[in-house]
Amino acid sequence: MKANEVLDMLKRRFPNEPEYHQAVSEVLGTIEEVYNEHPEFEKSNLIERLCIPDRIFSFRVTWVDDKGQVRTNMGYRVQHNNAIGPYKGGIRFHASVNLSILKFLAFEQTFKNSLTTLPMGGAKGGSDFSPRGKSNAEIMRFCQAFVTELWRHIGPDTDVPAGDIGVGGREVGYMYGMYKKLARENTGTFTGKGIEFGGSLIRPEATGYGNVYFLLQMLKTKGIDIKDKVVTVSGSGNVAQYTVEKLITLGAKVVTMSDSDGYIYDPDGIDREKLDYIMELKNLYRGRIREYAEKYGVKYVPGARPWGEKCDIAMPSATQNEINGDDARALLANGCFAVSEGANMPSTPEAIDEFLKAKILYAPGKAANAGGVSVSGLEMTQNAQKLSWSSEEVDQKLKDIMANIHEQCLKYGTQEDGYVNYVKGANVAGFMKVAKAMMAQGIL
Ligand code: NDP
Ligand code: 2IT
Repeated sequence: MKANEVLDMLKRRFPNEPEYHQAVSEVLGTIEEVYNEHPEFEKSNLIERLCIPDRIFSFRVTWVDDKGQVRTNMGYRVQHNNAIGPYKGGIRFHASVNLSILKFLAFEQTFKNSLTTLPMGGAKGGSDFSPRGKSNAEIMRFCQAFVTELWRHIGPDTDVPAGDIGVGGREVGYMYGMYKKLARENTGTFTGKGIEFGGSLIRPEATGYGNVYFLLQMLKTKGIDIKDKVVTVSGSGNVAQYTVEKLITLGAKVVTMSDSDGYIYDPDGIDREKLDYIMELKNLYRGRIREYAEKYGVKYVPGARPWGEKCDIAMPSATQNEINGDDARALLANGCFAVSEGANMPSTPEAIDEFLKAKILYAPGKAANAGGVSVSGLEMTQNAQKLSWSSEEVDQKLKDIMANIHEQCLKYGTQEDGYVNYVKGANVAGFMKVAKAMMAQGIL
């Protein structure tokens, strides 16, 4: 079956899954050349096998809220592909979670994990549970209930979950605690754990730092210095916070952050002290970004995203499809010359087309945000060895991995005119490794 026929087939067999179709379409659109160079792929129906997840678990999660009311949510785990290592990928708790979103994320994760150089397959899980407004006790009861179903499908050498939207250190702790009780083992199944019980230093920072390290690699190809560059960041969660932290230490000026209600614009730039305030606001009090604008007397724009603000560099770090064609055109019109994605699939296909047409530095999430899962891989190694590495060691390995991913993008994505198409580079590099591993292991 040809690549475009596979997409039509997926749309027929799995209708109403637009995010899944979008992610598959982006990858298939860039690998045609290498696919055609390998006629053996077609005979073994490789693309179809690579696009359809190995298996999907779905289950009801029943929990009790603080008023004593019994509530239900749906829980899922999509085990996409384990050709190069155990299934690996985060858990998302958000009201919008459905199978289309988790299938797109698990598909992307497979190629991202392939790029990291570490032996990890791709997976994703989650629930349509919304943590917003829930008490700590409700979060704990929900995490425990979720794991009473999930635990039988995961393990240190089979499937290792971690965090994603709505799941951070607190939630991973509650899930891991319940997992250990049920599985009667202490082998580190889950990454992003607390430092006291097997977590890795630099894991909380890894996605944001890694994205900035990738950006630095891209800027280096053009001889551009990050210092004094104006950066717009979206989101104010884990990825956004550590992206901003690293940018500040490098002397860049971050002028925006956001949450699902709106964004703040601080023309003086978010400094260390203001970032500390945001971290406390978001991680401790679970407040809204609007409160930053009230405290520091800056502009708050409700119900909007920050892409209309003038910047040199944009780093979307909230969610999928948060930059549409109009946003991309606004960024370009304002002189933005680099976009590096902390979130997964934040740019719509139309936005990606605009960036590539304008030939700016554009790094897709599966390359730029791979630092998070990379340090998760390093956490797995430390757990297996029953030891832990210093921050400096982990940070250096993270830098090396991001440089390696950048190198792979250059190798497979450099066009005849010298422009680097990082989308193609990342997709081809990620795809070829998984494809070769699948071919070598027979028809499964
Ligand atoms: P968090 O839950 O810590 O933060 C998410 C942030 O994005 C919050 O500010 C949230 O606002 C905002 N947000 C979430 N959903 C929406 C939405 N539908 N519309 C507008 N804003 C939204 O998640 P992370 O920082 O961990 O994840 C952010 C992105 O990075 C996701 O795309 C995730 O898949 C990706 N990612 C995460 C990695 C990790 O290690 N955590 C690794 C690689 C990628 P609010 O507070 O209002 O909900
Ligand atoms: O999208 C991602 O790469 C993550 N949410 C992190 C996954 C992981 O296993 O650390």
